[in-house]
Amino acid sequence: MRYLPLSPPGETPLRVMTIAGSDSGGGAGIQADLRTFAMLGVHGLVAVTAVTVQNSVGVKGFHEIPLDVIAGQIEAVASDIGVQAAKTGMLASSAIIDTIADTWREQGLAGTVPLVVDPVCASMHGDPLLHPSALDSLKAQLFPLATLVTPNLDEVRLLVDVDVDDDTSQREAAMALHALGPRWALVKGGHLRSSPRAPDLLFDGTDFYEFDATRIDTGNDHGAGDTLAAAVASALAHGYTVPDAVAFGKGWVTECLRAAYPLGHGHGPVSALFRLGS
Ligand code: PXL
Repeated sequence: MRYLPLSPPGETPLRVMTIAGSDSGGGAGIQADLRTFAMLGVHGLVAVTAVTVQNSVGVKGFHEIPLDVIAGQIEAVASDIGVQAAKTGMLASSAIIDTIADTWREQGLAGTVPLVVDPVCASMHGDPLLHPSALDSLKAQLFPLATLVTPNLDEVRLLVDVDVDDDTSQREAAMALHALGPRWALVKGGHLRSSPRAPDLLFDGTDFYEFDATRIDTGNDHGAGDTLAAAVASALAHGYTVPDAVAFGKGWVTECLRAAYPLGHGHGPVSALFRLGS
């Protein structure tokens, strides 16, 4: 695949921010985002929202970062370093979501900096990463600020109460998500077990775009959603259109899935490390 253009050594690369949780197992969350940013040649900025205690088997618990520290991280880097695109991942609570939305607006980033909202609700083990009471804040506060939202099918069910099991329900879900205010909605088909492939459906309120990718059957897909959203944000920082950025992100996560490795006793992570070559 074609990768993103690299900045010459010594020149400041584009800056992409992740607003997300830490995964002590290093497979998902900010660790996955920063790996993808680095391997795609952009400079990663971070606002940590929560610290999870987890390994390959599950999430044992998490600690939420104080609201002023979350807002402070965004303000500090936006006011000094500058941000060309951002993505959100694990946001844990409705107070954290409200704080991020307020800060995003106060810093003048709304409508100027592309924002990918990956509405992370639970880990792949089913452990909660977002309080159920925070779904309303996610929809009311953050979705209207989003350039793109990227739910998987479990998140679609929680957000818009649509059970996606075929093309028609996938379209219905995309329309319901778009009606919540993001410029674009991507309904990821990765969990659509009836399909031998994994079509994703993108909708901007007018047109549907379908993205097909070969399904990579691996138990080691921890961090796949984070990696996709991080790659899409990186491409948006480069000025890609949303459909081109999604196509790029799909290609990237497919390669990372091919390179996934076992880790611990449970699910291993997708790997961006293949980009280092041998
Ligand atoms: O992959 C979703 C995700 C995002 N962020 C954190 C996570 C996980 C999944 O476990 O732990 C911190």
